[in-house]
Amino acid sequence: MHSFLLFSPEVAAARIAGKPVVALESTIISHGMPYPQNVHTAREVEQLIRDAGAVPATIAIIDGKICIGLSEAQLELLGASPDAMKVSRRDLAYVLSQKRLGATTVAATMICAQLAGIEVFVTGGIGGVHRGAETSFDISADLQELSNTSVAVVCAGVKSILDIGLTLEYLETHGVPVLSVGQPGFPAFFTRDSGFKADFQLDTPQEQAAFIRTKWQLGMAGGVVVSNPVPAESAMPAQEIDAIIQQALGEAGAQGVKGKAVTPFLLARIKELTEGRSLATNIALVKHNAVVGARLAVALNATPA
Ligand code: PSU
Ligand code: MN
Repeated sequence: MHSFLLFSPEVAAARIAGKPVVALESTIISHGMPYPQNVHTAREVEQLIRDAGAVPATIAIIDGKICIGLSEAQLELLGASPDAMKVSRRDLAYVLSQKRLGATTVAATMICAQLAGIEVFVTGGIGGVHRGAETSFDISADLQELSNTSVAVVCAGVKSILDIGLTLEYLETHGVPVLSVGQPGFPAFFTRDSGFKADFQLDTPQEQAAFIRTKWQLGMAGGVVVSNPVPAESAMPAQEIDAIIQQALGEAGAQGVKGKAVTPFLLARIKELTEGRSLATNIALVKHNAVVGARLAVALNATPA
């Protein structure tokens, strides 16, 4: 086992018992939601995963270790520390070797989950190809990671802060399958429909697990996107959220926000401009993903590698 990994007692026991484990990212805690709702949601999401028969492993970088499973105090530390670094693939060695506090993105969480032998990872939304990427070159490292690292990522699609069509094209080019659950369409995070189709609709955890196992048994390393739409009663009106996203994008451009700051800036502005209503949607969809992800982890655990 990798010397950088530090398992919580709960996750260590799950590994010995052969129980299914679900990874959770921490950038959603540090940069995706405000305090204290972030910590509260993280706890609730963990409990939903336990209730569905799996063990949650929230991942973060603390004191030079990749922590797989966090204590209450560690969750609180991440949620309440404004200086927690957003850690993607390129940042991981820096944060570990400098013993900084780091919150892992989708890309970094996938890397850590694979090191820890965890096959399923639940989040809210993944990064993607930003609008205007033809001049900015801003394409999230999450997409490269999905093409290389063998972890299934349960999400509610991508926000329309991104170019959803180009994000799906990029995933296709890199051979990353995009599954959908319960509908043929690829969801757009706040809303159930992006106007684009997922590649394959697979509604049951058993079908999803069989698909994922088959991919990996063929020797095709890399991730699978399992896109799960926000529950209808928690979705936002499409016109309202589109207008707000346009405004947030305009402000980011006018203020010259660049690089890794772009996504957190847009997430925070959307929350402010919706007066917190987007936060309620965000929390509802993450919880829904937790249940779908836990069921998938149980099914994959029962599907021989
Ligand atoms: N999209 C969301 N919520 C998030 C993120 C993206 O709807 O919290 C976070 C995730 O951690 C994701 C990261 O991996 O932002 C992508 O950042 P970037 O675009 O800088 O790669
Ligand atoms: Mn970027």
